[in-house]
Order: sequence, then C-alpha cells, then structure tokens
Amino acid sequence: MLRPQDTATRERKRLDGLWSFALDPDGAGRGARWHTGPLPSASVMAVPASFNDLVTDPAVRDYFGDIWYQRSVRVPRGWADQRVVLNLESATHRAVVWVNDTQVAEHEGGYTPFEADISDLVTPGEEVRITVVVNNTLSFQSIPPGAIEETSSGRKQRYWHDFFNYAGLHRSVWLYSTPRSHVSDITVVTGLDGTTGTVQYTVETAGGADPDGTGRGSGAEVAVVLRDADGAEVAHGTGTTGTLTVPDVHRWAPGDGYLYDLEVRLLDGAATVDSYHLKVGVRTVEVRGSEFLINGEPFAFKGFGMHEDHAVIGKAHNDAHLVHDFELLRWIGANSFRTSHYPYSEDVLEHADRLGVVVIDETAAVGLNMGLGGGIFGGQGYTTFSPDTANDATREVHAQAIRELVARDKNHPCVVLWSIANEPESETEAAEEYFRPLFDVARRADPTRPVGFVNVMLAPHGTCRVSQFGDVLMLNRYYGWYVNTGDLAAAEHDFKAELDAWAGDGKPIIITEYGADTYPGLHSLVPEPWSEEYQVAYLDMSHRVFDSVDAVVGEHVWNFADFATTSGIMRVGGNKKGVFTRDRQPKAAAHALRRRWRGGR
Ligand code: GCB
Repeated sequence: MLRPQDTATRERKRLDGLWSFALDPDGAGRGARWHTGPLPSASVMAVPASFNDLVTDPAVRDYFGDIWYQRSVRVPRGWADQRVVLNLESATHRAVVWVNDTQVAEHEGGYTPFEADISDLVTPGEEVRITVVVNNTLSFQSIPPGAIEETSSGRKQRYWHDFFNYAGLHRSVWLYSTPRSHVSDITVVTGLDGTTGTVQYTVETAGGADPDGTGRGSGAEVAVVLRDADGAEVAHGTGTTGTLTVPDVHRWAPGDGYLYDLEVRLLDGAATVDSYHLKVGVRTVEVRGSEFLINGEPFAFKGFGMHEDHAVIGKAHNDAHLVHDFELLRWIGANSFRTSHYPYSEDVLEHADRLGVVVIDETAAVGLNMGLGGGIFGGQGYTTFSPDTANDATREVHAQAIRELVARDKNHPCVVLWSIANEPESETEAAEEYFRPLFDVARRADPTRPVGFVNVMLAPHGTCRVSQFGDVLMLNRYYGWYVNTGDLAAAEHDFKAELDAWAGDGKPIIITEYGADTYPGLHSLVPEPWSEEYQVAYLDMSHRVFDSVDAVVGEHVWNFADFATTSGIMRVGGNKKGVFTRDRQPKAAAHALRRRWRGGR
C-alpha cells in the first residue's frame, strides 16, 4: 500500500480535526447501527489523539470497548472519474469503517495503515458520512495481548506491557484520489558496487481496462525516472521491474540522509496516467560474523528505545514533537533508535530517512510473557503459549502484523533490522515452536534485511531457544536495577559474564535496553537508586562492560524520555527511566551520554 500523496495525478484531503465521539460501554452501537445516523449523545474528540488524556473522567481514561468516531466530508468536485480512497494511518487496536450506511473496511492491529476504495459510494461535490468504530480491548488473540478480568470493582483490562494502553485514531485519516488505472505498490532494493549504486525496482499497477491481460490496464506502460536531491535525472527505465545504475552514487549513510527521488509513471502512449514519487536512499545492510555493516562498514548503534508518548495527546503523531525529539537525538549524539514497542508513524520513518538516523523497526508483539514481572506487571495465573492463551490464532495475527510492518516500511533506508517481538517467553519449547515460523514470515516478506527479536533477562545465555533464529542478538538487561539493585560492582561482574557468554555465539549483540528509573531532581552524594547520580553511574558501569566485549555493536538506553504507564508500586507517575523527562528536559544522564556519544563535540 502506498502512502497518500499529492502528485500531478493525485490529490489528498486530510480529515484531521474535530470528530463526533461516543463511547459505547454497553456494546450497543453495532447492533443499533449507529453508523446510519448521527452518534447518540456524542461529544467532540480531536483526531489525531489518544482519547484517554483529553478528558477528566477516570472512567473514560481507563475505558475499554467500542469507541465511535464520526464526521462528514465533502468529496472534492474535481475528483469526478477518479478513484476515491479512504485511508486510516492507524486505529488502535482495531476498527470497522463505514461510508454512509456501507461497511468499507475492517482492520486488526493498532499501528499499521489500512484503506478502502470508496469510489462507488461517493459523488464528487457531495458530502458523505464517515463512521469508525475503534475497539481497544486486548485479548490473547491480539498483538499486543491482554485479558479482561473480573475484579471486585468490575471488569478490568489487564495487559503485560509497561506502557499505558492509549487508544483512538492516533494518526491522520485521509481521503485521496488516484486515476482509475494507477500505481498500487512499489518495492525498491538498493545495492552498491564500488562507487556505483543500484536501484532494483518492482512496480505493481491496478485498475482500468485490461484488454491484454497484463494487469497493467489498457495499454499502460511503466516508466521510472531517478533524480538526485537537486532534481537532476541520474537514471531512467521502463517496465514494471528493472535495475537502475547510479554512477558516483551519493550513499545514504548514518548521519547523511541523502535521498534520491524515484518517480514512477504509468503511461498511455505519451500521456501520463498516474505518477507517484518515492524517496530512495542507496545503502546496503549486512550482518557478517559479529559485525553489523552499513555500506560495508561496521556500524555501532548509539541511541534509545523510545515511545510515541506525550502529555495530553498520548500516542498521537505530532509534527512539532517529531522535529523536537529528533533535535534532541542530534543534540545528544544518538545515531539510531528502536520503535519500541510498535510501529511508529510513517512520518517518523520519513524524518529518520531524511536525517540519516538508523532504525530498528519493531512489531507490537510486546507482553507475550507470563513469566515477567513476578508481581511487577503480574503474569500470574496464565501460561504464555497454550490453546487457551497465545495460540495458533495469535500467531496468525502476529504473522499479519509482521507482513503489514514490512509492507509499509520496506522502502525506508533508515530501517536496517526487523524486531518481531519484545521480551516474549523464549526459554520454552512452546516458544520455539511459536517463533520459528514467524522468522520465516519476516524473511519471506523481506529477504534483504536481518531479522531478530528482543530477548529478556529471564532467558539468559544457554536457556533461550529463540535467539538461534535471529541474525543478531538483541538483549534487554537491567544489571544494577532489577537485579543487583544498587550494587554496581556486582552488576558489572555479572553483566560482563553474561555478555562474554553471548559473544561466543558469534553474532552481533545490540543491548536494546539498559536503564535505571530516575526521579528528576532527586540527588544523592552516594549514588543511590532513583537519583540522577545513580543513573549516571549505572550508565558508566554498563558502558565499561560494553567497551570490553567486541561483539557488542550497539547501546540503546531505556528510555529516551519518561513515559506513561499503568499505575502501580513500581511506577512513580509513569516509567522514569528516561534520560529526558516526559516534557523533554535533560536529566544529568543526558549530559553524560552526550559526552560519551559526541566526545565533547
Ligand atoms: C523492559 C521492557 C520495557 C519496560 C522496561 C522497564 O524490559 O521491554 O517495556 O518499560 O523493561 O522499565 O521495566
């Protein structure tokens, strides 16, 4: 699926703003066909936004179930004879969509886009009613998983991930037009041969008459032009597949987000039927032994696990916060981040492409581990993998989440590695069986990038049965925090011993999480947990360990910024492991990291 775009042949209309909004605690709306008229007892909600923090009622903040959104939109008059598409960049965690009285789409998964061709339901120049019922309930058959439990104060949504279950329409909703005969997908794979770059492209087209049975529409041909950042043509080709060569290529590289523009045109004789532009960064990615190579050169990941998380808007995408967060990454000297623990807005990836920031792209499979927590987040009472909990149906939802992530992000040069899960159970035979086919799904979807998953401390070296499938080892470790709390000498010893053991596997190791909760403004001369001094000392200790193990090729601190979680005795106003506060002010650790990563520059 291609992101909506304005081009010579396409137009788009952003449907962000205020929508009509109604919660449906009795689950009555679908049966009562609320989509056929104005929503009953509706209030107003902002899109994009998580609905949770925009209201004052705690019952709304913690609500789970059906959430209705509705608005009308006038289809532009000029779209006569065009294909009209309704596109939602995300609806967390699932949705059904109607245009007037007709259901047009249904989608599972909260962080990837979906769309519907609504051409036959609209008349250019006239208004249509769009109704979306979002559902934010988590079950053992959703990614991420959860369960509804009966408690003495009623039914509660339980889940095993450490961030607040924000929900709603988190990203833009679009109405857009394309010609009937149109470009429907593009895949590029780039390569390097000395100073020459290659761009292998595959174009899919759809729609229009198809007299010759080629699927390309009536006599339509595909032509592509590759232009450099100044707009000068550097290569061109024809046909639905081909390889363009770029002499003296300007590579996309960490810190140098150089992008070419690939224009794909669908032609009917000399006439352009459809035109679409794709940004292309020419770079290679390879795992060789225990090295991670970008453009053939060893790359060391420096950065963070992050969250889409801000005051008031929750998980909504916002361009001002995007620019500011990347500015902080640059300030501190980070060259990369992981989209922990779900696919981020595609705007984030486009900005990373543009700035040369490297991304580990993760699915929303977080919390598939009932062993985690021991009272912290509480997995007790369940078995992770069983016919009644995470089962074959869950794995199919998970597989689809991987396919949709790759389908959306495959052309982003910033993405160098897929993470198919965060901290799942991985020490059991059931886990091995669950995950083996999912690595195949990821590799079939994208044979060009390495694949991994993030291993939890509960499955240390020698016990993990899933890391054998990964191209890299991604480890979350909390020596000096959840274990050896406050004892950094013991932490250093134990951390080093474990990493030495993993290094023997001969794969690159990326420490995808290490961190200590830190209450901003809390100081202690003798570094004690929760103080700013302790966070600095904890990071120093961790860095001494990393610098002593050659196979460690990456350090991603947990977390970039403080973030919202469910309440509990382990969390003080949310998770405080940020090196920036939630409103993006630096803790002492931010300055310490800046010294390490920028070396005083
Ligand atoms: C982890 C999880 C992350 C948590 C973090 C913590 O291992 O991957 O989601 O927020 O630990 O702070 O406990």
